[in-house]
Amino acid sequence: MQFLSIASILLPLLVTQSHAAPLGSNNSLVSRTTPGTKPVIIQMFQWSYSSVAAECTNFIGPAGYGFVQVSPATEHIAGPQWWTDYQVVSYTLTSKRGNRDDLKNMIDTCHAAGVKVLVDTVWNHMAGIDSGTGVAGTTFTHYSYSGTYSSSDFHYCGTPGNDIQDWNNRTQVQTCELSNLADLQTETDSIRARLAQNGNDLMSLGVDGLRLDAAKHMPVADISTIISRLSPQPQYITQEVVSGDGETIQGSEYTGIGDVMEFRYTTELQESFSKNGISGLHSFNDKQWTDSSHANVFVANHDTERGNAATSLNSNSPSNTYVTANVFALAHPYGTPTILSSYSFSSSDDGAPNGGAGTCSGAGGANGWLCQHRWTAIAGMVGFRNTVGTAALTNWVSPQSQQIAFGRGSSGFVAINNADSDWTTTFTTSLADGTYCDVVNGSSCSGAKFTVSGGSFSATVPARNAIAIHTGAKA
Ligand code: LM2
Ligand code: CA
Repeated sequence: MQFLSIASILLPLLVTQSHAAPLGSNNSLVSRTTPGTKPVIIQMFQWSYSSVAAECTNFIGPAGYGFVQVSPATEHIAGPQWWTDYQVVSYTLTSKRGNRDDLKNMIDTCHAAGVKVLVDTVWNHMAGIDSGTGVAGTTFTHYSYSGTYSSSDFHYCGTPGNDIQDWNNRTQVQTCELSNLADLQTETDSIRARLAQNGNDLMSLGVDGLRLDAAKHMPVADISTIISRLSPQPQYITQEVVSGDGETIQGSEYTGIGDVMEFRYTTELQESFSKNGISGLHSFNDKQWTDSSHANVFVANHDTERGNAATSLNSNSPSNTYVTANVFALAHPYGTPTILSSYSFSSSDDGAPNGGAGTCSGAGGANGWLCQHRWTAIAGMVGFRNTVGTAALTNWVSPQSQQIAFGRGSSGFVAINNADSDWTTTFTTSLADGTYCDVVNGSSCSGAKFTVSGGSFSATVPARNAIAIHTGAKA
């Protein structure tokens, strides 16, 4: 765990917030990176709790993942689409994924497998539809949620339909409605108290951290006040702040609370692997992105794989680029990586297959599920990431725009070939002499082996593929 200086915590808040929260001694504004030696998160998109629990035991724990992130746990509108989850109707912990007991059982089972649990948390808004009954039986109208909120708890920002129209207007982005979703007055103490109660309910079940949905649509002061009221404090927080260069609201404002999802990285990988070439991926220090220690990075998430929010590679991308980009994200030191585990769909509205019960088979998916977290290259690179830890990026080479290779100190080495022909060469490495197993194209040393001798090794990196070796996987 890293701690920031007081000045670096306070200054961004004071500069950007005219009504910053009072900063008491129990204040939560510390840097939160994924704790422990297993930093990789899997977004178990739409997986039921019981199926996540089984997968924690069967694969996720043994493979070395540190965290699962599950879809929203609070009661939401009924309907077959996946996005019903983002229309909250009460804070009863019943969702399509299961009820409170199922959630608790999943948390306990994943913990027993050495895996921590993050929950997607929707605090900005309630529902976007006029009326209905939620999945736990709560009846509601757009601005009235029996037992929870009434019409005076929402923002009516005054634009047509109260919708966000000018995305460069901070007040509109934070007080108007995102897609018609009833926007909570998160600046008021009563709403903050209610949201903190929801957060504390999750923490009481043993939840380890949160993904804060639509964080950009809530001022930093509102979120930080709510978070400061949680006990125990979440060990990890990642916030959904989609920001482009030059936009009014920047993800960097939110780093006093926790990590920020860096969508520009997602776009950069898509553009690099699908057209521009990958030789520019050495370092992102010259970009105006979230700094490495606060960036949460991903090749795709549930929005981008559907073409919402930002574009990304996805599991259908040609030439194996989804796989090689994930190899890159797990090998490169920038940010904390999240792997998406999702399902195939014919319409972007399609809800989970197989009644929501996630199923995998061997190194792949089953019954419509993709199980990206089991793919040989991805699971193999989780071991790489865990082994190299925070070792510096070393020995970078890029003989042409579609080929890169680099070491992570004396712990690991990766080569990515996004060109259409094989790449045969001798690499310089800081790895000690020995024979190492390629973890991208084999598990338990079933793939190629490479022998390091005197600081170099020879290899053929297949076209549109990668190889990676590390000290945790020797022959
Ligand atoms: C997110 N992060 O900030 C989620 O990652 C994203 O998936 C959510 O949108 C969004 N914020 C709001 O929580 C999804 C989905 C939208 C969907 C909303 C609400 O991408 O398409 O909007 O959830 O369910 C749907 C309809 C939309 C309609 C809205 C309200 O697609 O047409 O707007 O419901 O009824 C009139
Ligand atoms: Ca808002």
